[in-house]
Amino acid sequence: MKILITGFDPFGGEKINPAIEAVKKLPDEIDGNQIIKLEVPTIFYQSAKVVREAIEKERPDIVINVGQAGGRAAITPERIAINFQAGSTPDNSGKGPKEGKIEADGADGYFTQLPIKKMVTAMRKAGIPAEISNSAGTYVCNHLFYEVQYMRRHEFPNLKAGFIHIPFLPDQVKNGRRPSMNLSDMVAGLTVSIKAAVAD
Ligand code: PCA
Repeated sequence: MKILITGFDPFGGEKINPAIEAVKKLPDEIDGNQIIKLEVPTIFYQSAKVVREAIEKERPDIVINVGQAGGRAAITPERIAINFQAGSTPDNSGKGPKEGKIEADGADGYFTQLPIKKMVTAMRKAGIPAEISNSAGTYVCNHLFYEVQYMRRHEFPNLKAGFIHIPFLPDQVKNGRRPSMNLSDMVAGLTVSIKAAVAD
């Protein structure tokens, strides 16, 4: 199988984004499956355009988008993408989202095709804190998650797609007041999640 895995670039004043740092460290092959890694800009619509181009070029079987969820203490595969965007933080184009629906004719929500329960079980077995999340928020991460689901629904029906949020890296929380996770645990968590998705 071919797996396209993406990571966002740093945003919101951060110098690093654990998502792209962890994605870059993944091997090029897992259990004989090809891993294609892609950095995406933290920009509404532009992120989806970049991922669409990669899907068209690579025709992956599975797409996994990875983003930072600062404040979370575990790796959290997301259950559902919602057709709504809002937020006061400008994206990396300097603009905030236009509050409202992402796609005027899209469903209110799309459930992921990834086996999120099995992924969480596999991560916990590997000793990595993990739990299912029922909300990817309303910012660029949910936007991209939703747009990939919308593309799948309309153009790529055989695709399996989903989103994984990961915590801050220790360097991002030097005052220690917020949870973080080591890069090696993030990479291990993504690796066993990919294995679980492929085996499903
Ligand atoms: N996290 C943000 C956008 C990019 C990222 O890594 C989010 O959760 O929406």
